[in-house]
Amino acid sequence: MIWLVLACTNSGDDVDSQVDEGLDTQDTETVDTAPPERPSFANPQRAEDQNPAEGVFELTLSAAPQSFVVAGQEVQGYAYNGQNPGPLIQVERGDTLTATLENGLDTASTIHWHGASVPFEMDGVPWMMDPVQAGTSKTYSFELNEPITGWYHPHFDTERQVDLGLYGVLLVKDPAWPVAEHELVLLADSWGEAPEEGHHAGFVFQENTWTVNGLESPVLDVQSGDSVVAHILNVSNMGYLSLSAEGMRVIGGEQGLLPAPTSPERLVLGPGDRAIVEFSPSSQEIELLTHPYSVAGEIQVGEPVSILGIHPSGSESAHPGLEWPFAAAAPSPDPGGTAVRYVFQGDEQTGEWRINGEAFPDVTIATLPEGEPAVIEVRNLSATEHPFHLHGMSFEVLSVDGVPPDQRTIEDTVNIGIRQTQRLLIPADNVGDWMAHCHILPHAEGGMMTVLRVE
Ligand SMILES: [Cu+2]
Repeated sequence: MIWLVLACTNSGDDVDSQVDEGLDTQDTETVDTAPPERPSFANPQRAEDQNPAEGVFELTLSAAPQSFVVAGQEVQGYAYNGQNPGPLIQVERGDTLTATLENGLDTASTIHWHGASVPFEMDGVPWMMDPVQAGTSKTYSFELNEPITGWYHPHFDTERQVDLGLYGVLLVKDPAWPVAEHELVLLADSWGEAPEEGHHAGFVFQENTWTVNGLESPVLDVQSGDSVVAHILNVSNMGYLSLSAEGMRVIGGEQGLLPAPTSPERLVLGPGDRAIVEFSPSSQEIELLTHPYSVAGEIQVGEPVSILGIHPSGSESAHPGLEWPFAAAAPSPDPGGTAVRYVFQGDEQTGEWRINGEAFPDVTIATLPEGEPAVIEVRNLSATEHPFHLHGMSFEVLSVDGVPPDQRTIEDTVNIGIRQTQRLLIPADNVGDWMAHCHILPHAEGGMMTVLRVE
């Protein structure tokens, strides 16, 4: 792929000049083929609200086998409503979502609303509840009271069904947020050499192809001076994104706005993780690069690849940034004590991934009383990283290896580094049996999932 080489021969500090250099091929030796046109960026198709009532968003999601093209290759997969990614569901905080899953697969399925605090019976897990059998349907309905960059996917036969393409975005926006000239939703997925064999490519990153919304390194054409906001979601089974881009500001996480924007050197998003970022293009092209990173952490070999180009025309100066209603907040003090301890162990050799030595579903259920905030301590003793995801409630990161974060950090999925310990504060305000698991789907499938009960 020529564009990979063009966009990514170096650290990414000076992508524009590299692209220009690379494209200027007239004077160089024989070039077999012209560089392929990069596709135009397109958001996932928006779902239409089938209910005219104010404050209610209603739709049907029909899961069925579907063939679609990813990075130039036809994939025999699954899709919601014939779309990969599935329909983009966008609502405002306070709205009620009513979604009917019609299961047209030849196997059972469910829908889990990742990032949304829903009642337990709407959580889409086959624990104390039956999955939605082939040829039947189920209606999920719940209120969405917090802004989230969330997503939906099956939580039954999860590794295979998500791998085959069953996922979509659930965006809950705050009406107080400003509106950008370009608002992008990027579902980033990683694929190995043979997409039809699935995405299990966390280690073989050199062969990986990242797509956003099924497109390989698409380009968004903008005017210089435009405001560009992007919701970025890592929906891959086990690929890590380690993102950088000229002038990129991180303004939100998976649970709404950050207390204040940040400009990290790298934005690492593990499987299941999301962020909201803002770009202010002037006349310079911007490439959103992902750097080599695997379940074993940052890697010194391989080259970054561009997953999105933002190409401006015109000569207006950069947009100063939108007026987001940030509310600065310090991390909560650690109340001390540990209600629940999760120790992560396992290795690639055995494929046996464990929490506290147990493999789901043969697990000890930790029980917390409703309404009493509690500390969960997650300790990773394995040689790979794990994105820890809790259903039903978001949590605050109190500390990472004893060090509190720079600002209040609310998550539903957080990456636990190798040998790292994180202390997480949960409100314990949602009654139910909540899955707590690694979101590297082969790890979850290999046993790395447990149950946290609030009663
Ligand atoms: Cu894991």
